[in-house]
Amino acid sequence: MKIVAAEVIVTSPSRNFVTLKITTEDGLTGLGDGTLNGRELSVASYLTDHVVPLLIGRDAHRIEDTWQYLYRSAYWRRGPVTMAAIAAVDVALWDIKAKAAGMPLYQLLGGASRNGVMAYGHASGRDLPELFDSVRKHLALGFKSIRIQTSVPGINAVYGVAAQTEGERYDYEPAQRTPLPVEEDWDTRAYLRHLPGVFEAVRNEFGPELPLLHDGHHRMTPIQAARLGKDLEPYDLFWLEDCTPAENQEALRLVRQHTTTPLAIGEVFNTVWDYQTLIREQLIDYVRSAVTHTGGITAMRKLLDFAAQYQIKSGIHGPTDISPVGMAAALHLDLAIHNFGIQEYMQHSPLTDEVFRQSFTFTGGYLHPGEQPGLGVELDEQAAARFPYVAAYLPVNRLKDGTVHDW
Ligand code: GCO
Ligand code: MG
Repeated sequence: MKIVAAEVIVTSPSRNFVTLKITTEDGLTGLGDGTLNGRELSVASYLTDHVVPLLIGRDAHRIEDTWQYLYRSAYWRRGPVTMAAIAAVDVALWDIKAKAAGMPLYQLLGGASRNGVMAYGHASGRDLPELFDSVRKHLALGFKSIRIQTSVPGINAVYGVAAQTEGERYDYEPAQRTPLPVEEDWDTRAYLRHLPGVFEAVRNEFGPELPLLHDGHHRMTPIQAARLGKDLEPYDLFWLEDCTPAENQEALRLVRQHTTTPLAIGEVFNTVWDYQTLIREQLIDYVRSAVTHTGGITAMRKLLDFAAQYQIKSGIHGPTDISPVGMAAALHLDLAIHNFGIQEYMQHSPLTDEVFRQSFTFTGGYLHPGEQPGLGVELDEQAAARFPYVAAYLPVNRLKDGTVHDW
């Protein structure tokens, strides 16, 4: 089944997406997501200039071989641009293989291990009443697990908190369409003082059963993260995410010594190598990588199988900067693997849904990828062409004295 065409489509229906469309000689098409928020055009160029010429004439069925060919022939290994480009090819080929088989992709991955995929939604608020409203809205939508992000007194803008001005939700898309990154402020001591009280209030209002999550977004040192994990123990979090910039894997030993709050890490990682110490020493509980940034289904499956040996579960990254194609790939994998934990689900905008027609369902807090052959996502190319690329940047944080800090 020869590949006869491969095309990169960049579209911006409320935010930017990079999609690879591969066509075979018998007319089958597959879609792969290569979106890298704030650096989209680098993946588009990597694909168009360096990968597409290698795909023409290859057998679309040879997924593992194509993965190894792209990874090893580049010589320069790993990194988000390379791994997002390889992911786009990998997912498109899985889409084609499943369409050729006439089955939804999860069937080729071993079939369903569960009836649905538990999803968590994002609640946020500048104060407690606003936060409680947001939690209630998510409960009304059916969410059974909820991430809690909140403003901190003395800090003007905090990642993950909806600005709620003119209907625009800040946490819906942290990349702003501005010529330069927006600069925000940060104070870790103020954050550490404030957050436990917020979780106490949420538990008092919503009871002990609701699984609650929180994202520290790489902003703490190991000892600060250890303290936060300990302070949050009474509120029984489902997980504390990205408590430190975890490329320093050994740092997690210190955090682990001090707290039993479950830890999730990895949305900025792109290979299994980034997890070697974290998984072997059981320093985390959930793998947060995105299928889109980690080399696709082929590589994610291996990473999650490695994690399974250590009772570590999946928590696949699913923000709105992963396209519906990347999200569908995650859902098929979530349904098939044994060590599924939870799936992030932020919900794309109506414009995005107009361009990417999806067949997944969200019922009673559970996602399901649907029964369409392949991934179950179609790209409306005419609609996509109406939304050209718009430059957007993720923010930058500065401390009071002006020092740049993780946001
Ligand atoms: C999450 C993430 C995202 C990232 C975003 C950056 O947990 O969903 O932290 O919100 O900030 O993917 O592009
Ligand atoms: Mg995160």
